[in-house]
Amino acid sequence: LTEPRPADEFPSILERVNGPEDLRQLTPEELEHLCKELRTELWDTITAVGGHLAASLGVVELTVALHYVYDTPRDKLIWDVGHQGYIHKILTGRRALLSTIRQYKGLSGFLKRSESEYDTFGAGHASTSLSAAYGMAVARDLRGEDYNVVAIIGDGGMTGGLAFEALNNAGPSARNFTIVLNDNRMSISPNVGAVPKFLMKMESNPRLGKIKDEVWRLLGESPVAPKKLQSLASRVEGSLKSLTQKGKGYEEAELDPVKYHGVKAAPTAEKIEPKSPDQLAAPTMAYMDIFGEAMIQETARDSQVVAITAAMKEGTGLVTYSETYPDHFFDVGIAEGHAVTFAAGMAVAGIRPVAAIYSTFLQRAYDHIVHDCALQHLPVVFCLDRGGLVGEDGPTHHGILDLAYLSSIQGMVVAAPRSGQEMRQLIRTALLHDGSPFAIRYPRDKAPDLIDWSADPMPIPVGSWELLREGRNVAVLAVGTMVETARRAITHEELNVTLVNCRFVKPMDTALLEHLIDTHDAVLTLEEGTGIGGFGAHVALFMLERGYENVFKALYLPDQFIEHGSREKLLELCGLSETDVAQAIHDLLDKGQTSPESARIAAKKLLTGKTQSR
Ligand SMILES: Cc1ncc(C[n+]2csc(CCOP(=O)(O)OP(=O)(O)O)c2C)c(N)n1
Repeated sequence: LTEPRPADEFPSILERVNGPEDLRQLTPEELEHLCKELRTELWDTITAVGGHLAASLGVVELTVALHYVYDTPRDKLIWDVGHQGYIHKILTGRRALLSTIRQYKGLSGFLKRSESEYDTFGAGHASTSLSAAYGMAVARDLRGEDYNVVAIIGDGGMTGGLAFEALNNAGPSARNFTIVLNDNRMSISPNVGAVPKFLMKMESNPRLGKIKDEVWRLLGESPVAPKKLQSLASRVEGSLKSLTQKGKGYEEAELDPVKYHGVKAAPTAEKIEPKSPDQLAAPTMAYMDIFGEAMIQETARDSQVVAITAAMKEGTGLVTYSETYPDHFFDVGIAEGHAVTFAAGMAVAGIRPVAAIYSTFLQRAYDHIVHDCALQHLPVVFCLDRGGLVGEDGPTHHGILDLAYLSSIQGMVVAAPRSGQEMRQLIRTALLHDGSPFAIRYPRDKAPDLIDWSADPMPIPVGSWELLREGRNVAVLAVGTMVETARRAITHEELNVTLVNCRFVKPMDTALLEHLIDTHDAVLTLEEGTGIGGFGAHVALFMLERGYENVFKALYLPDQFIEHGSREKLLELCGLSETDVAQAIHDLLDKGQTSPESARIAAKKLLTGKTQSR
């Protein structure tokens, strides 16, 4: 190949590529130029609108090559995670929509079957591609069909146990499918563990060198075009050695692929302008940063405290912690199940492990929580970041099942802070707690309060709620983020109702709950989680079993997969905005006038001369 000609000598090739079939008509020189255009297009768009960037920059050539070589969509490409699929999206008819990526009603930030026939298997969580590809290959053979199946997995994805389970199962099967290993030595942070070491070793393995020499010799002896074949082989070898580089083509992204893994949208005038007095107040910290800082304090207090992450050092706020306490910090790779059982092992042996795992990724480790931690009454602390709606990452990443899936586990403590200060207190409480696992779930958001870091966090009695405001008629029982939403709704509308911070979803403060039921006409529960199995369901069951007839209403997330979009927008769509809460309280106040429970409470007041006290 000659050096590609400068950009201005070509009319845009990208303009001519409306799908992979157009790409397959291009010359090798045009393909190289196309890669340049793709890279520019990706960079310009994503640095403006935000999204995953470094991984897609790294797979430009690979994506072009795959669509060139394979007859997509007849042949099936299965991308692991899907965060590196932006070039694939551009090449498969979604170029014009790239600027809508991750926004409400726009393109998904991951791959999604409903979005395109080229997205053969949806993803968002890592390490699934090999199992899915093997399944597709078997299905193809059983149905007597004929197409290629190709899984593309990163070296990060290869640290997940699921990938090895697939290899173990598929290896001896002799089914025909292809695995492309995209080894860029990076997960989100530099990849960790034995897998990256093994891959590096493999590259410099002398046996590989011998095989290469033999192939070279055989090609040289070929009766047809030996020189051409050798030249092709040396290019293939070259590309094998440097397969891909995260952030490729932009120096700043190549030098700091962690920073460019995902970028925020460039600020627009509308976004910089403060919208409300709340936003004008002094800047508060994100929950993930409060977690990181609190962990540093807790480890200083107790040298038995350690932090575990499953390849999410940055996302869980543990970067400074890992530098401050390198011996207390464990990145286990993309291996949530292992992280949990590893923590259980430490807990058995007297250490106080804190497993910091996004709510959505902890779903992977359910049995590990049940079988390895809860059943053995082990004090493993789970800090679940991204609890509730995460926003732009969408349905693969929303953390909305956790309250349900955790509180159904016997003995589990499940807590959600309403503020940064309470988050610190809950972490302290969890680390002093014994006899069961303890989960703290918090949102991808800023805490509403300013924290006094010099004050030592006071532990909170496990299972106690906080009465924030005493009013009449309606008892509002709110969990986590919904406490602040309810507080705002009640303050703005000047509603004289009771507000309780239900910081423990399990165990519940049943004494306070009974008192509230006794003294209010109506109960309203608020949670950023699913209804079935959620907090409201627990309260409702409690009331039903005891024969209470108060009016009951629960606001929760609908029983459906919720799309991507800003958190604010999604909360509004799901009926959990401040306005929705205010409306629900108004409705209950109206209903309360006529409820039989209201008459019962009024009669009780008449008899006792006061409301029942706790
Ligand atoms: C189960 C799970 N845990 C964590 C993540 C978060 N995550 C997204 S991309 C990524 C790194 C993937 O690395 P690799 O597979 O090598 O792809 P690269 O970004 O290097 O192209 C991680 C940890 C995830 N998507 N799924």
